[in-house]
Parts: sequence; structure tokens; C-alpha cells
Amino acid sequence: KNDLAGFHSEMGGCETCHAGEKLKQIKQGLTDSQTHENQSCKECHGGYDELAKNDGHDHFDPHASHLGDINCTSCHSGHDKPELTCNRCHSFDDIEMPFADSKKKKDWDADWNQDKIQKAIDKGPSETVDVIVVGAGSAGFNAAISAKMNGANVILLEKNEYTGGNSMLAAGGYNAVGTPQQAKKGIEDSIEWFVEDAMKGGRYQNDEKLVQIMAEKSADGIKWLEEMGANMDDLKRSGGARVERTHRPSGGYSVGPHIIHTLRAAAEKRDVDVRVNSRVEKIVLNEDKSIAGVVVHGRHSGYNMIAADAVILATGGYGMNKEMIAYYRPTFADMTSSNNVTATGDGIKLAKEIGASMTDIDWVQAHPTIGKDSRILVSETVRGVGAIMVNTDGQRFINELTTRDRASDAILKTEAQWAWLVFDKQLIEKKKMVQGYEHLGMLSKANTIEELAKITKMKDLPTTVAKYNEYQKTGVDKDFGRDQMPLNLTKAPFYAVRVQPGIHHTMGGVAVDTDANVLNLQSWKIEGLYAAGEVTGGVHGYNRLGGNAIADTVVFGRIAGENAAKFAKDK
Ligand code: FAD
Ligand code: MEZ
Repeated sequence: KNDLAGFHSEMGGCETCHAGEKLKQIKQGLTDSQTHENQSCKECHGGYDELAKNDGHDHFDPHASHLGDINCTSCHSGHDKPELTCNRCHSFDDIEMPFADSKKKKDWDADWNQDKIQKAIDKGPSETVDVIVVGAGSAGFNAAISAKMNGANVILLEKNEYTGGNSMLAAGGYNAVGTPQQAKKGIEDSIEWFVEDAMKGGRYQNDEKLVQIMAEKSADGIKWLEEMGANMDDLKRSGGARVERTHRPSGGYSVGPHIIHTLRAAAEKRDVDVRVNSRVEKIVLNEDKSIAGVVVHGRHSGYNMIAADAVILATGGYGMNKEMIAYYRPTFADMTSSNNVTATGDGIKLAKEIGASMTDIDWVQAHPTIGKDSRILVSETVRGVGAIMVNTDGQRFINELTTRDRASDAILKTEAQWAWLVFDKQLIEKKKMVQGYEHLGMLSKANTIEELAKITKMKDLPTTVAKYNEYQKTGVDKDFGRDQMPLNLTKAPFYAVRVQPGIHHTMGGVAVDTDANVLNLQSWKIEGLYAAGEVTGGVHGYNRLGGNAIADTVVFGRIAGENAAKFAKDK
């Protein structure tokens, strides 16, 4: 047989990959996470670091991806066609996959089968735990670890083949106030300023009580991540913030992969039961409307009910659900999206079905700088570190550090409806993430500004850069009032990257109170149901500030976990 399984069966039969001696046992032993199978791959072939070294090709090596140590079966499949997971966002079409001509199989999770859901409920629970967390992004991991540390038995269910969600893609950083990092740099900041900035950015539509908690607990969230092994020592400023409060790893690496790698390891260390390929399709209620558990659709185990005293929704936003975007924000229907394919709004559907209330559900954010004709975010911190933004003629048209809604609107008002970010060697050296854009072939590069202007057809770029360098020297931007200009553009080589606005964040979602308890249509608590992260509404108002989502996921993920564990214990 021309597939991975056929190839391996010649080496030692099904047991080469699967557990158990007979096929029946193999089937019974096949967990949704395919734990044994994936261990087998790594035992024979080595870990990703080794594979990346041995690859020997000159193209980008998928084993060295930012997704980290995920299941081999996320891309390679025993019995059907392999698929390069990276191609969901990138287009590495030149990478040859072994056994690429195997038979294509129907997606395991194509539909939510109502009959099978009902049968699972009628059959009764196959397992019982204290707390179920739905979704393994930052909010879900933080909630699960926090619930576990507060004495609960926890299962963390993730529908995708690997954990991380949108959190895994987070680039710029995590906003926090009152950290040792700010103190070391002598940055004056306060909880009041953090709240004011978030409220102003959100056009004062945010739930101020939630914002206050996020600000107050933001520094403790950094400490909590550091205690698990994270490095959050680099500090920058994001759009709409009055000071530098965006924390990320030293060297300006992307924050999301680093946090998710840290949380994965921390969850493993604390024996949190994390299951991938496990999609929750129903929250089950008891007759008195208290939480009974969930129905999970496992890739191999099928539909099962798991009983729990408390459920935490941490399913993320709906930025990749075309129908929901078309319904809630029709003007964005044709836009690209920076989001992971996992951001399909499942939590909103699950919560609505049992009478949860929604807040600001139609508020969707466009990020101004997604790589043109791509799904790759060019981080806001590239502007924060020093890049300028210009139109297709090479003229600046806005303060680069304004809020995202304003920057996106300004780009869409230019004739071309896309723009360039321009920077030099100083920036690329400061910000390692930008080397990734170069690696992906997104950057135009030249030895002089004049040459860059020529190859990008930005006729006015030399004049713009000369003027900007003058403003940078005096610290006064006479054209657009940009108040932070950390770098001039004087050191070759010079770079430019095309950008355009794209769907980035869904601000609205499930209504919660300050304990992360989900509220019903009467604004009463749904006892035992909690939510945290992008699935919720209220924290960010009309427009989220860069760096506030990761703060939201860590702060409210922890609160949800702690309260769910307490609720389960007291029940
Ligand atoms: P996610 O991280 O999206 O996790 C949700 C998880 O739930 C997913 O893994 C999903 O598969 C799973 N799930 C969904 N439905 C189900 C179901 N039915 N059953 C089981 N599992 C399910 N914010 C910042 O503050 N700073 C940044 O620098 C930053 N950069 C960003 C860059 C990019 C490219 C993107 C897309 C976003 C960025 N954001 C940033 C926003 C931020 O990353 C997200 O808002 C945040 O990570 C959401 O976290 P979450 O845990 O709520 O959801
Ligand atoms: O918070 C964000 O979404 C963010 C900082 C994104 C980015 O541009 O890096």
C-alpha cells in the first residue's frame, strides 16, 4: 500500500506504530490524542530538533516551525493523505510530503451530529471530573493549570490536532503594569493609565470593572508565567498605549509560541489531562439547569458525555468563521484574516444554546498590517520599534502608533487600499521576529533608500525618509504628531513590506461577570459555567489595544480556573 501505514507494516506490523497485540486492542488503545502513535514516531525518528537538522533541503523546514513539539500526526497520516499543517496559513507548496499521493479521507469533524450527541447524553457519562476546560489556547491552559493547582481534577479538551489556537500566533506581546521590567527601564506607569488607555482605545464601550481587574492583575500574570519558565524581559510600546507596557521574550521574539510552549510544559508537569482531536459539541445541563458536563466528539472515540461540576469555555473568537463575520460584520466579509483556522466561534454557539447572554457580539477588529495577499500578521510592534508606514507613492499618511481601527480606516481610504512599512537594519537587528518575515520572502530589500524606492515604485520615499529622520532627531513629528520615534532610517540595508487590513480580533462574545462566571439573558450567573479569553465580550469594548488580549487570557483564565475549582469543591 502506498501510504505510511503500508510502509511501516512491512517493518513489523501494526504494532510498529500502535499499542496492543491484536487489531481489536489497537482500536481500543487508540486515544484521540494518538499519544502512543506519536511517541512511536519520535522514538524511531527523533524529536523535531533532530529532524530539522537532518532535513538537508534548502527550503524552510517544517519541523522547525513555531508550532513547537506538536503531534507528528498533525501532518503525517498513517492511512490517508498527509497534509502540511503550516499550509493553512502559509503556502509552502514546494515542500514534498512523503506518501503525498495516498487516499484523501473525509474530515473527521465535518459536522455536529445531533443524533449522536443525544445518544451520548442518553447513554450517560463515560467519565466524571471536577472541571472541564474547552479549548487549549492561552485562556484554556491558564484556566486548566489554575483549576488543577486549586485542587480540581481537570480535563482540557482541544478540537485541533495541536494546542495553541490564536494564542500560538500572538506576536507583539502582553500588556502589564507595575512589573520589574518597567521599573528596570524607569518607565512610569499606573493601573489608572492602563485602564484609561484601554477604555479610550475601546471608545469607552468596555466593561470598566473587567478592565480594572485585567490591569490590577496583569503584573501578577507575568510573574506566574515567569515562574513556569517564561522570559518576558523585552518591553515595547503598542498602539494606543501611552507608555511601554508590552512584554515579550528578550530579543523581540514572538510572544505567543513562547507562552504556549511554556504552558504546555507546565500543564504536563502538573499532570493536566490534555486531549487533542476532541471537539466539544454540547454543554449538558441537569434538569435544574445546573451544569452536568459536555458531549465531546473524539476523532477516534466518537461521541461521549463527560460529567463535570464546572465547565470553562476558552474556545477563542470567530475571526475565521466566514458566516459569522458576514452576519455580524458584513463590511468585513471579504477580508483576509490573521487568525488560526481554529477561531470558528464554537463557544458562542455552545453558550447561546443554553441561554447565555452575549456582549458586543458584532464588534470585530481589523488589524492594519497583515502581509498583503497573505494571512501573516506583520506585528504592530514593528511600528512600535520604529518602522514608518507609507502609501504606494511612499508618503506617510497617519501617526503609525494610532489605534488599529483608525490605522485600518486610513489605509482603506488610500487609493490602493494597502500600504508599505519601511525600516532599516537597526530594526531587524532589534526585533528577531522580523527576520522571520525575511525568511518567508515577504520583504523587499535594498542598499539605499533611493534603490528601495525604485524597486517598490515609491517615488516619494526618499523625501519622506529624509523628513522623518529630521523629525526623529528633534523628537517632533510636525506632520502626524507621532510622539515616539525610537529609530531613524539611516543604516543599510533598507526594507519594505506590503501590508493591508485584515480581520484580527472579535471583541464581543459570551457575557461574564468579574468572577468569569457566564451570565444568562437576565444577567444572572449560569452556575458552574465560566468563560475566559477571546470567547468573552466586555473587556475590550469597540476596539482592542495591542497586547491586551494575552493579558486578558492570562488574568481571566486564572480567575476562571480558580473559581471553577472552588465551585466544584463546594458542590
Ligand atoms: P485561542 O488561543 O484561540 O484558543 C482557543 C482554543 O479553543 C483553540 O485552540 C481552538 O481550537 C479551541 N476550540 C475552539 N472550539 C472548540 C471546541 N468546540 N472544542 C474544543 N476546543 C475548541 N494579542 C495580544 O495581546 N498580543 C499579541 O501580540 C497578539 N498577537 C496576535 C497575533 C495574531 C496573528 C493573532 C491571530 C492574534 C493576536 N493576538 C494578540 C490576539 C490573541 O492572540 C488572542 O486574542 C488570544 O490568544 C485568544 O486566546 P484564547 O485562549 O481566548 O483563544
Ligand atoms: O495584541 C495584538 O493583537 C498584537 C500586539 C498584535 C501585533 O500586531 O503584534
